[in-house]
Amino acid sequence: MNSFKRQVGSEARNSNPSSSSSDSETRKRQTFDLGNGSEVIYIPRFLSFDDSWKWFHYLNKEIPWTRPSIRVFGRSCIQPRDTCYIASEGLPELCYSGYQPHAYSWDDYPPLKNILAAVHEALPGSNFNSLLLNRYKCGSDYVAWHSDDEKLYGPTPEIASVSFGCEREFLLKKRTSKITQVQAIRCAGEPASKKPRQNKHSDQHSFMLKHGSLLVMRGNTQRDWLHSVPKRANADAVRINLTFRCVL
Ligand SMILES: O=C(O)CCC(=O)C(=O)O
Ligand SMILES: [Mn+2]
Repeated sequence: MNSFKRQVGSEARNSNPSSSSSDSETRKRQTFDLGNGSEVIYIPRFLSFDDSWKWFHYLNKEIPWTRPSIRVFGRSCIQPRDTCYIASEGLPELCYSGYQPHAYSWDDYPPLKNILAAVHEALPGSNFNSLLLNRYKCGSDYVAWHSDDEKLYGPTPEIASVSFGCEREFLLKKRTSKITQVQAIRCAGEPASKKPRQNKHSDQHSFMLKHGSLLVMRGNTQRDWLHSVPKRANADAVRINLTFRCVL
């Protein structure tokens, strides 16, 4: 588990994350400016294919996955995916949707430290100290629209997300501010010339997160955008996702 190579190429800037890319492009780091200080980086082949399968099998077998009860809109339900939480010692506890996960130690699962080291190497200056793992057993497992804007991550959290196994679609959509909603109601039915101009940035983006890929959300992304991994009837295999975070 200690030896794995990463295939990270040169940097490319993109304005359209939905656009298809050639084989040589999938090796590159792609940076997407979402506007207003929100940025996404995507590296399709961050980890090699074979090493990624080794990680996948290790994580699938060794991680103490649980499927907890959470609260959504005041109602209790079973989280629609398996989860586990790793954190460095002495950090404030994480709590989301009324659920406070037990924090396992990095030392309990040493291979995770290798993946963390690879992420740090790709993102100089970043310092992740916690990790939320998700396992989607099939296409009916999902994560609903949300943003990782918990206070303990500070105002501009950086989230680095590594994916293994079944490719799943990762969606980003812009949060609608109160002002935008009022404008939408006022402008409904008005001629196009009277409607406010769209800015150059799109309000929705989609990424097919590949086996061994890295996706990073930065800047104001958690403040201004929501993300989700929706149900997909044709996703018939297990996907494991690791989201590295920094608790301040
Ligand atoms: O599975 C993914 O790609 C995203 C997971 C996620 O958004 C989260 O754990 O907060
Ligand atoms: Mn999230």
